[in-house]
Amino acid sequence: MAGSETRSEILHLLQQSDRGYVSGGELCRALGVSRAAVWKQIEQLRQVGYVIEAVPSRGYCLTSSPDHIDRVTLKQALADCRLDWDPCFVENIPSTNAYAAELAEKGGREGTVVLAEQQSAGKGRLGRHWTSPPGVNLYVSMVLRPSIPPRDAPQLTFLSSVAVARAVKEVTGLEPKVKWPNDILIAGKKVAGLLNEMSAETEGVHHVILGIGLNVNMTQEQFPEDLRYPATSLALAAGRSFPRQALLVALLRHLDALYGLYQHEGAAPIVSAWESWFDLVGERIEVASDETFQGTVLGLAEDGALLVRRDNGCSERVLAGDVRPVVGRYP
Ligand code: BT5
Repeated sequence: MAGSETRSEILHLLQQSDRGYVSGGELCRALGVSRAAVWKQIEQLRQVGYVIEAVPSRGYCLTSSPDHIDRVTLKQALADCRLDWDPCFVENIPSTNAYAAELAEKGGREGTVVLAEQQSAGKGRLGRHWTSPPGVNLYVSMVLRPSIPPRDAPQLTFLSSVAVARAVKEVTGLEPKVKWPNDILIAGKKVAGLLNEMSAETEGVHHVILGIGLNVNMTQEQFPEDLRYPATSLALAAGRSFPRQALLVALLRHLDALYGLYQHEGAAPIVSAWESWFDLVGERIEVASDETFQGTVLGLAEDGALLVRRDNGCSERVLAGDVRPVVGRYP
C-alpha cells in the first residue's frame, strides 16, 4: 500500500471511530503495516494540519481536521456514478493537467482524477499562469476518452463549465454565470477557470484532460495584483468558507451525469444547458481574437463557437479568444 493510501485509511479509521481512540495495534492490523509505518503517516497528517492526540495505552484520537479531501469518503460518495472515478491525490505538483496527461499517455483509464493541494506551475490558456495556493482551492484534472472526432473536443469545455456552475449553485447557493469560452463568474468576477487539453490524431481523440481550478476559500491577499480580469473565491463572494470535498463530490457527480447525456444525445443538450447559465445573449461585447471587434452576442453554436453579429450585420463564428461586455456588466 502506498504511503498516501495508508494515510487516507488511517484518517478514515480515526474519523469512523465512535470510541474516539484507535490503538496503534488496531491500525497496524487493519492496514497490514508496521507500527513505524503508522507512526510515520500520523506524523505526516499532523504536518498538514490534523491534530491527532496520542495517549499511552489508549491510542490515537483525531481532535481537529483541516479542510481535507478524503479518498475513502470521496469514493463512497461517487459509488453510484456511471464512470468509475479514480481519484489520485498529490500534495504539490507543477500542474494537475500535466500530470493527468502523463498518466493518460501511460494508459491511465477514463475516470482518472488528479487532485492537488497546490500547484507550482498551474496552467491557464496560451501559456498563462493559474495562481494555486495550498489547501484552499480545488485544482483537479480528469482523464476522459470520448469516441469523438477531434473537432468536437471543445464541446467538453462547455460540459465542464455547466458541471462547475451546477456544483457551485448546489453547494453554496451562489448564482454563478458562465463566460465564453472557459470561465465561471460570480457577480462578474472570475471564480473558476477551465483548461481542456486533448491528445488526438486525425481519426479520433486519444484522451481529453478536463482541468478545473475553482477558487473556494482563497483570501483577497492570495490573489496576485496583476490579474487580467477581476477575480474572487466562493468564500469572498458568500462571506463564509465552504468544504472543498462537498464541492468536489458535486462537481464530479454533475460531470458524470452530463458526460452520460453527451454520449447519448450529443452536444445539443449541453449547449442549451450552458446557455441557461450565460447572461450575455443580446448584449454588446468586445471580442479579442485574431482581430478585435465589437458586436452583439447571438448564442453558442454546437461546436462551441460563439455566434456574434457584427455591426455591419454579418454573423461571425468566434472559435478562440477572449470576450468582455462593452458596458458595465462585469466590474
Ligand atoms: C484559465 O486560463 O482560466 C484556465 C485555468 C485552469 C486552471 C486549472 S487548475 C487545475 C488544472 N491544472 C492546470 O495546470 N490548470 C488547470 P485563462 O483563461 O488563460 O486565464 C488565466 C488568467 O486568469 C491569468 O492570466 C490570470 O490573469 C488569471 N488568474 C490566474 N490565477 C487565477 C485564479 N486563481 N483565479 C482567478 N483568476 C486567475
